[in-house]
Amino acid sequence: MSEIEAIRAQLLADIDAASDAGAIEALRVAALGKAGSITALLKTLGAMTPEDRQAKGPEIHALREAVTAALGARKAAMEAAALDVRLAAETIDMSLPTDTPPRGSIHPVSQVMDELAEIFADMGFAVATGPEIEDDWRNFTALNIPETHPARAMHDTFYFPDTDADGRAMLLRTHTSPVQIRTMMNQEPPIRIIAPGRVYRSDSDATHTPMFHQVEGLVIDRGIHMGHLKWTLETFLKAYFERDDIVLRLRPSYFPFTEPSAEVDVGYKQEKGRRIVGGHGDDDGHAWMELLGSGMVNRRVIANCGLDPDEWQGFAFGVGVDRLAMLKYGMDDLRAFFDGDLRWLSHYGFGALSVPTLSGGISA
Ligand code: 2NM
Repeated sequence: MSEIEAIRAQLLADIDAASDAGAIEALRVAALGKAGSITALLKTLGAMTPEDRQAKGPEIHALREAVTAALGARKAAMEAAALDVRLAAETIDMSLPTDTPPRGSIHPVSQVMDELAEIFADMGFAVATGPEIEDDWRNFTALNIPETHPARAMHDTFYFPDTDADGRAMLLRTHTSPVQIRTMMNQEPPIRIIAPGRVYRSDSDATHTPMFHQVEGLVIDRGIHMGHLKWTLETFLKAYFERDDIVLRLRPSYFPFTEPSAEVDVGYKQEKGRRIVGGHGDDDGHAWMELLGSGMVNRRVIANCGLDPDEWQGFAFGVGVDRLAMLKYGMDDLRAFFDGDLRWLSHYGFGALSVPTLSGGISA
């Protein structure tokens, strides 16, 4: 065996036997490094006669290529084996239950908002949203709420210290009505929307929190009257409370943004020993519970939004989402809604998969 063949046999055997990347690197240095055995062989070419060089050159270069290829192949094989080991170790059986199941639940307010969107979508209403920071024109002026109205007083409204670029006072919206104003100004009638969301009033006790949730509805079309309003609210309340024996009572009221205005009471038969939160009973065991505000949109509001009130009429209503949730799911303290207490949340919260649908049952 020639010297070259001996070196090749030894190196290939060593490479084959190398057990890790460090051993491979050591072999590479020993063969191909500055003082390596193949490097030394290559250096001998310079001193050879041209004949010897022609004979030995290809042999030495072939040796270098063979060893380089063997080193690469062994390294690749090792990396593939290491990856296989890692993949085997990191295998997850997705069918097994986890040790620590995910915690958390859908907040009743979110659940009720989803229920409302589902119910009103079925009646052709879209969901509209808008910013919680508003200007006093959209929150008050456009809605025909005069400067002197108590709702504008500092103790009800959270104002920001600075005005916007147009000199309008900035505030946290006190109702979602500015969303209706934005919709009327940006969209051609007919309009059918609900506007659910957070609203803010400087008020705090067992039944009032400085932030609460409201849903307001707006319909603008030709020839809209209070019959449409009553049917819509009746259909909504029957779907929401999932019972057909709901009766409504519209009581005359006053809001600057509606004319006429009506407060909507829900009638229910009072069961013995069971009182629905906020209900007021009468002698026959019947009770009326005040639930919504509503009315025909004031023609001044319609005109403020750039629409012709002789052509377009509409109705609007507003109701507290938190209150709706309390009535349906039996909570009695509003403040607990926003405490973030895990025991309350896991008791009253909903599973991520209990998505309300009309077909599957609203609160299924
Ligand atoms: C309520 C009660 C009555 C209402 C009015 C409007 C608008 F923008 F169309 F004028 N939006 N919402 C309204 C009417 C809200 O909440 C108790």
